[in-house]
Amino acid sequence: MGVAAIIPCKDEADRIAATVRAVRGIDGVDLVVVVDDGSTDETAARAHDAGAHVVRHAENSGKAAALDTGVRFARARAAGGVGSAMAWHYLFVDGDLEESASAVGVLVPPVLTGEADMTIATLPPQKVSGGGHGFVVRLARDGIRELTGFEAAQPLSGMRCLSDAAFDAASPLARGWGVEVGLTVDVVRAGLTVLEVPCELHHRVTGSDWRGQLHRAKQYRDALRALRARGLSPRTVGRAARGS
Ligand SMILES: Nc1nc2c(ncn2[C@@H]2O[C@H](COP(=O)(O)OP(=O)(O)O)[C@@H](O)[C@H]2O)c(=O)[nH]1
Ligand SMILES: [Mg+2]
Repeated sequence: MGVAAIIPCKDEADRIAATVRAVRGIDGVDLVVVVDDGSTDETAARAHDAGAHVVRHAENSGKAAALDTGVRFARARAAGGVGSAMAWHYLFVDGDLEESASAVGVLVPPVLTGEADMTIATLPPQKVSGGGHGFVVRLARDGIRELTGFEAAQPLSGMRCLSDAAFDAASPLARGWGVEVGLTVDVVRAGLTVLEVPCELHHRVTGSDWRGQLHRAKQYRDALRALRARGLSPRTVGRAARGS
């Protein structure tokens, strides 16, 4: 079993090289794939120079599509030669973690040993506190609980390690920013084991400026779409929207 790290990103030129170097240094990681989702900056070149395989989307297609592209790239390489019988475990890592990305290594052993089919990183309080995306977190947590009984401390965390079987259980992935809640719901529903693991990670905290608000609005839209498609009750939607 190999571990393929997949890093979906857009416009992360300032951070991607440090993230790639950190991920390449993680024990057991055999392949590092950066999926550049239509960046307008130097993300792809910096990722390449830092030693990652780089796949580019000519057009921005969203986080789920980028993860899917990364997994397909890894599978094609496994089939094509280097250890052709090799199946992958996938390590999903955001591009904005820089040096702290090395901490996601702790997500791998529970999946390698079979203790878990998917591990999810929980982050410590961040150095700069964000502009409060509490309502998206609440919707995601309440939705996951209603649909599966699983209690997610950080339901939107994107840093995950999962087996090939767990990836298949969640395919096709919920679109865009709905990918994390979709993964958790689908993997638990498939009877597989999900485990949250504390990780010493630091990322760019989304602020409360218009960009931050727009990011949250899209997260909310996509998470809601993913949860509705999986049978979420209107009552939970209403509760999350009211904040009660
Ligand atoms: N594929 C893809 N990834 C994106 C896009 N926008 C941001 N990302 C990446 O998704 C990850 C999480 O985004 P980020 O802005 O850090 O969101 P946050 O961590 O939820 O505040 C980072 O690696 C970003 O580079 C996008 O449009 N498409
Ligand atoms: Mg981030």
